[in-house]
Amino acid sequence: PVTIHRQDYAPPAFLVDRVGLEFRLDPAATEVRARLALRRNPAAAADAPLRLDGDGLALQEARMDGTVLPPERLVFGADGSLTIADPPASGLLETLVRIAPEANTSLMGLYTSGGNFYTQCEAEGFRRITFFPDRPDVMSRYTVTIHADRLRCPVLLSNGNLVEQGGEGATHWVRWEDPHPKPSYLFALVAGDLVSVSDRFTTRSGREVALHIWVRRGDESRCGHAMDSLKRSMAWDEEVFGLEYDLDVFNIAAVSDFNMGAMENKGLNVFNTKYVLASPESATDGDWQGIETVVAHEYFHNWTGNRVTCRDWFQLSLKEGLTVFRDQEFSADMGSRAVKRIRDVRGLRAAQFPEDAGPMAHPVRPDSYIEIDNFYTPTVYQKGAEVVRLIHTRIGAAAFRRGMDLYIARNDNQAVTIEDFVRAMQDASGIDLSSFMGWYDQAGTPEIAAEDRYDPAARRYTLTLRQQTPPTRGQADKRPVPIPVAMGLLGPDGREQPTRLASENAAQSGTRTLLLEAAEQSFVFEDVPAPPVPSLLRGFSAPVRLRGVPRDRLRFLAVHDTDPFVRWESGQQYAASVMLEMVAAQQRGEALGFDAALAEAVANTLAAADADPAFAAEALVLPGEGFLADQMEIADPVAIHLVRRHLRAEIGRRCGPALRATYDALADHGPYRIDGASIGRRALRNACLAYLTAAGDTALAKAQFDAATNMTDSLAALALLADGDGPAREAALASFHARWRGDDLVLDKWFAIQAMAARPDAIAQVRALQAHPDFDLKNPNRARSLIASFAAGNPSQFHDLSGEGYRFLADAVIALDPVNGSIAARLVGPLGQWRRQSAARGALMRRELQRVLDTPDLSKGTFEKASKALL
Ligand code: HT7
Ligand code: ZN
Repeated sequence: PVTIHRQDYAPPAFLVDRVGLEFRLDPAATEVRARLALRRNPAAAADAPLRLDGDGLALQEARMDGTVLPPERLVFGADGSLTIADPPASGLLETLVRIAPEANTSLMGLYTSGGNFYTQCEAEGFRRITFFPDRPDVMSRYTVTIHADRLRCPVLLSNGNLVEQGGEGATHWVRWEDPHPKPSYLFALVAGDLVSVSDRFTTRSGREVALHIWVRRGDESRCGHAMDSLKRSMAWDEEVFGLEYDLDVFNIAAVSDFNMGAMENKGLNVFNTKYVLASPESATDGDWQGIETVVAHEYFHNWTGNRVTCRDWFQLSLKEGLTVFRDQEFSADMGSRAVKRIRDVRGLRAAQFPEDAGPMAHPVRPDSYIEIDNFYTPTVYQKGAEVVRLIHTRIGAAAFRRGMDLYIARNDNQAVTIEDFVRAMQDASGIDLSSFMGWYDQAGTPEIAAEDRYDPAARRYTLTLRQQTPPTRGQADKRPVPIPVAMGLLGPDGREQPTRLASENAAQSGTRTLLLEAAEQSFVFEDVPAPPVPSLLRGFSAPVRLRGVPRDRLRFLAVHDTDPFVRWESGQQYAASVMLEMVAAQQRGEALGFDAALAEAVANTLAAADADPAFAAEALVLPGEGFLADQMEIADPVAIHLVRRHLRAEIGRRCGPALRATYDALADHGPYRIDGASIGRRALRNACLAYLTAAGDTALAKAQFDAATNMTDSLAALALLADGDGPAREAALASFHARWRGDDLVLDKWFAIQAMAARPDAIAQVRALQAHPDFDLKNPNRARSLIASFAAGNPSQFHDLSGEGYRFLADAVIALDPVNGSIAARLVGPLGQWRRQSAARGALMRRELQRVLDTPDLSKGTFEKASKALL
């Protein structure tokens, strides 16, 4: 496989100003006629060849300016591309190809799902539809005509506005025109027997926009939350960024076979049903929040991604990091900002930190790739969003808004780079941001440590901060990066102190932000009456690891800090440090003790829970197994699991009455509500239930499961029962399956819960579930719900010393690769963590990676993941 390097970027040889596409839809043999108005790109070499990407296309004919091109002018590449010899400087190229959507299991390009037609073109799927320079810096205006069977496909959708329709007899046709130039990855077509839920939105300049969500018949009643999220997103983008929608119609189509969450195609978003359909009975609170986030994210791409797009795929974070930042801010504004931040940081640490410390570590802007699909990663998305947040913190909200205005004004309808974004922010703020490029170009998570000194005679407090970034593959030496450290000082009584740096005339109150730019820097505070406790990285002001905060300070901050993030974080770090010590004791074969401070913290949290139940729920949850493993040089998943289980049971016993009282007090007798307060109460109640069940009271979980009227409570109880043994487990799983057997999204949960149950027979269970009649390897949601849930969500069983967990995963990757290479490649990840496991586990993991690599005709994506994992 060929490696593509960022430094090799060259402008496209030809530009395509206009594209006319004509589809004759047929599941087995669809015809695609493409008319491309081409011209040489003045910015490229004058003799650069006219090469069109293609993948699996059967060319029927090709004409240039009406004249059939003879075979000697058509040069087919081994990669499926087509080069036209002796091209004119400009002309109209017409091609006709045939494709087979129903045979397309990769779900890239044009495919069928449940008898309907859908497309997925990002990143390189358009080349599976027609011959085209399939790269984001070729932006064209599209007119799309679709012919199809009237009965089988009453609904025919594409990008832009509907301009014409007609037809007689059994077939009909429609024509869509998109007035905005766009790259090919934003092309979309949806056709089939669908029904819509419709609404309207009036933009602030008075444009009437028709909103439609297209689903299978019967799903209409579950679209309300997605529609509401869409309208709130549209209003928010106008209010916060002054960005209005720019077409007469916004369509969303939901499909149950989809490789990712959703896709922001211009005017026709295509969504995984998981991020559209919700009812209280069938969707958890997490699902509702996921829908809000993903609907907002895809909508926000209309400006950050679609109107201003990426020059090449190395710039992916230009649109993804910025759009994640925007959806995070939207969700923060819709609910509790502090809880949202905690959840985002939890997610970043669970997925991105390990990636940054593993074999797939790459900069937010990668230097090279074999398969771009492999770079839709937590680093590009979540760390990318953190870097945008760093810039926001550095220049302030007002300058950031001016920077966004400038970025869009300068780059509208263009394909640009990350430098263009940073330059706009710099020009709007007048602050030199050049050093922030280090965040885009350097992989690895920076580590910071603090040391402090108090001089009572001078009433002076000196805080010294140091940073270093560990080496990653191909980047041995790292430069310091600019790290905004939001902080404050607490007095011995726990009260926030005003702060005055030596260079300042007056003291400031509340949080302030220090900028750590060098490897080491000291900050001197004057007029400090007593030795303070520093509160650092408030709001998680930078995606770094803060090392070495002493336990007594963590306890102090967990109780007293004014910043909710630091309060939560200090509690988590305290618990993590205790738990890691217990893991060491477990490894030495010593008895597991108990730190009474943990029970005290739980008691305090419960006592104060009324004020903010959602925050209390976050504070009650012990650090996860993955987070703990990530803190260890060599992880011990089994010991970590035992320690966490032991602590949960111990806390459940010691705090039983208080947990039970909170649980009972939070019983919801009214109708199901989906506001932040109700979600918070359910989260807290289920956190209490988890401790009480861990302490041995399974009757409560069973009672909750039997009585539950919403999916959040039902699933929380089912997960606890599934983790245990006995008839209650089997009965609950069977009744859940019987009730939901016709609902794919709920059945995914049923598979996932069993895959994540940390029972000694877990591997046998997942193997048996693979043979279950409801299991379907071709459906990405279902494949993920069993395979990824087990490999990533059940560490103690996945890492079983028999190596059977690894073998299960490799078998699944090998079986899935010929069906859907993108999903297969994504599943490889957990095997790549072998360096962080014991020698015995590492050898078993490498053996399975090698077995994957030895498989003939492996997709290039899976090859890239497995080969990099082995290095
Ligand atoms: N921009 C979208 C990415 C995406 C995707 C990428 C590869 C293969 C399939 C895909 N489906 C969607 C999603 C987003 O970030 O908004
Ligand atoms: Zn996105």
